[in-house]
Amino acid sequence: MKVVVLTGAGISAESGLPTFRDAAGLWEGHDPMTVATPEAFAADPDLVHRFYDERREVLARVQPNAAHQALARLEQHLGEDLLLVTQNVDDLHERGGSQRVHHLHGRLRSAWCTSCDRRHDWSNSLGDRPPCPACGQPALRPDVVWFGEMPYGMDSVHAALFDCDLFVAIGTSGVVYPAAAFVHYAIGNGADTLELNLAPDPVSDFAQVRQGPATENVPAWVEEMLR
Ligand code: BJW
Repeated sequence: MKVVVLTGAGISAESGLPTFRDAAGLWEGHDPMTVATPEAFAADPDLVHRFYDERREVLARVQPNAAHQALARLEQHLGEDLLLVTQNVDDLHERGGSQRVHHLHGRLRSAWCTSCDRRHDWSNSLGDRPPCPACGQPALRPDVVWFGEMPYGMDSVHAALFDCDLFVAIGTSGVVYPAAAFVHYAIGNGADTLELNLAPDPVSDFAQVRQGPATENVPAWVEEMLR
């Protein structure tokens, strides 16, 4: 069985990372366009660096949860028949044991040099404009995908979606494209679809839904799969 799993901020919520759009989320009371677009970065780089530097610091203090760990167990069983696509920029899937994680919207712990186009693993601040380790220019930005930018590796994700038997969306509100369309590609290919989420959302009309916290629902679903 070929499976594509798409995860969103909800899978990391119980680890202590806020989601974007829930109450008390990252964007409560904020316009995402002031921190999550290339235009916002050009207009106020200090603000944008501060937003990501703070999140990078928090990430160092949290741990993967039972949902991340369950998906790692599924990978051990399915191998290359599982594609784990995450919209999350955190590294909790990797720290939970997953070996192959496709980060559609980039990674918080990576810095991208806008001068020489090289990428570097990064766990410190970017706000103090450190030089790029490759070219020396102070031109590093968070290696994340903002609105209006192209998500990473769409070709391989599309190929997997058009070839899968089961598509599972976990902890995502299903409002950001192109990820929001994945369920439709999977259905078009004849795949079964499943959603694991705390609350109903636009994906719910197109999938079998299991409502509840990821730390309960994901391990339970994975155990069913392994049986
Ligand atoms: C729990 C839980 C628990 C809580 N257990 N569950 C077509 C139509 C309309 C618009 C567009 C379109 N195509 C493109 C656009 C424009 C735009 C877009 O989608 N805009 C919409 C807002 C309308 N998209 C883009 O610009 C994208 N680029 C693009 O499309 O390029 C062209 C292209 C075309 C065709 C093919 C390919 C490319 C880029 C989008 C980049 C998004 N970037 C961000 C920021 C990343 C950096 C950062 O982290 O700061 O990505 S925005 C933000 O939203 C972040 C997330 O990855 C993303 C999704 O959020 P997510 O994960 O769903 O979080 P929430 O908070 O929304 O939801 C949390 C969910 O968890 C909820 O459902 C809760 O119920 C649940 N939950 N606790 C289980 N314990």
